[in-house]
Amino acid sequence: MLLKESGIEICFVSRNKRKFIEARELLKDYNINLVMTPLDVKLELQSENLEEIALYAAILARTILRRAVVVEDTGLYINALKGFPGPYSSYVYRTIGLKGILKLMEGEQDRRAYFKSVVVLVYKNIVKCFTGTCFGSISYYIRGVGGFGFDPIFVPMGEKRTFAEMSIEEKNLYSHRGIAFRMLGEWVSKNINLFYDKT
Ligand code: ITT
Repeated sequence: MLLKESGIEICFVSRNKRKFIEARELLKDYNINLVMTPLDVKLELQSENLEEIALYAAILARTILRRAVVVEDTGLYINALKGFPGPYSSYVYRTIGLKGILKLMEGEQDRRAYFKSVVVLVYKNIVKCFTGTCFGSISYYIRGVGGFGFDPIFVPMGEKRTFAEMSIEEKNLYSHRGIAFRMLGEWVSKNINLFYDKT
């Protein structure tokens, strides 16, 4: 971890710029400077477990970068589809996309779904895992131009708008990523001495 008067620096290992921007905004409140670091560390592992994917990727990234690293793995779980696409969310988004999901959901009354984000922080011998879940439902139509990924078809519980119809700040209030990264921020704030310790 690079130490600065202004705070600490953590590499966010991801190729998803939108994800990075959301996380960076959240961590500013904790004086953590997140730096986007695109490395293909997730490709190495085939697993149906988000924790396992994020953990493996974060440890690999730490070995390569020798810096404090964070990796996040997210999945969208749809009740009526028995949890699909879950750990296959990336692949499903790239292949059948939003329209494909809405097609699979045609005529389905049970629209319940949730996002789950697993965030793993690795620094020296510290390995910490933070999980955020956001419950909601799948909309009937694609709505909104903001956000990314499945945002235009996901309505968080208690809202009428999709995530794509919200600002980054609003989405962060509810979202799986917001929950997980706030937990990380709290943890780092409480354990800041570990990062200043040169041993
Ligand atoms: P990295 O692995 O490089 O971090 P990614 O986009 O593949 O980027 P994930 O595996 O975590 O990230 O995400 C799986 C899929 O879920 C992917 O298609 C994302 O676009 C989508 N996704 C992740 N977070 C999301 C969010 O907050 N809202 C909507 N879709 C999201």
